[in-house]
Amino acid sequence: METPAARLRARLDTARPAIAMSAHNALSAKLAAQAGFDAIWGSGFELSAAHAVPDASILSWETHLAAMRAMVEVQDAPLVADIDTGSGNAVSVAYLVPRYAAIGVAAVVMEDKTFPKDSSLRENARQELVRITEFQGKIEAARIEAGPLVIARTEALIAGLGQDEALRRGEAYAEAGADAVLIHSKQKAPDEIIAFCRAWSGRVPLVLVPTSYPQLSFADVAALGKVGLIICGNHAIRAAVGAMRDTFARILAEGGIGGVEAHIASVQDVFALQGDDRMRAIEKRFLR
Ligand code: SPV
Ligand code: MG
Repeated sequence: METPAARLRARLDTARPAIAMSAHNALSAKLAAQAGFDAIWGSGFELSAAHAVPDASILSWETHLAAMRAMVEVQDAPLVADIDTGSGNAVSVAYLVPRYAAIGVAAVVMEDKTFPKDSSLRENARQELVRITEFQGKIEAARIEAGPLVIARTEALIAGLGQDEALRRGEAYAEAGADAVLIHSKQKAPDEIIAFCRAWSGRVPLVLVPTSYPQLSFADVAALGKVGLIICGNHAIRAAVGAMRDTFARILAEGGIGGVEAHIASVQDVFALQGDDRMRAIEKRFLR
């Protein structure tokens, strides 16, 4: 049977990039797969937000791993797991990645920041990067057993180190065996990302997370011819926050739950998402 990693690799097409949607639990992963996304992004930011804590290595990797397992179990799209810094050095990575392999993730994304990390999107956040050779060792450690694709993420632009350093790091990570390179930027205009993509050798596909420059459409990215995967980084949790806030405020303002009824998912809809059909079939067959 084709592995999840092989399935994702076949979909990393720089002429027609795969699109991943973020998720913070099994339900959001299932909704993303049902909507038709090519892959699920097991986002550290979303999982942290779902626990109402900052995205700064506060949750344990076991919490993240359990969430990823739950996402794999309920839907079929390949899961791209955000393992942040790999929870420490190359030794930590060598022990960590096989655990992700065992639950069937298609790829891990590991970033070149120091542990503990801080969010890339925060203003004035600490953005310290590890040495290039150290991160090459972490990439090699992630690949010691055949398993998920290893997507190496450089935060050189986020850390303000400039285009040359970002390109140097991207090349060095591909050299170390990364299957793809994620280049992240938090500039409001896509200029530095476009410049990076144009300058990129094309040795491995690039991965983008266009949260900060949403005006760059999927078609614009495809036209660059270098990007194999576009990640919608946090749209599940932001949609959920907006929808819950509106519904909660309306219920209190209206003094009852009648007004929101037509605007929220029905209980039947939620039953279906819970896999109620399957349980009923099992009941019918085995409950005596
Ligand atoms: C995440 O979604 O956890 C990411 C993308 O790593 S970002 O938050 O933009 O760093
Ligand atoms: Mg993250």
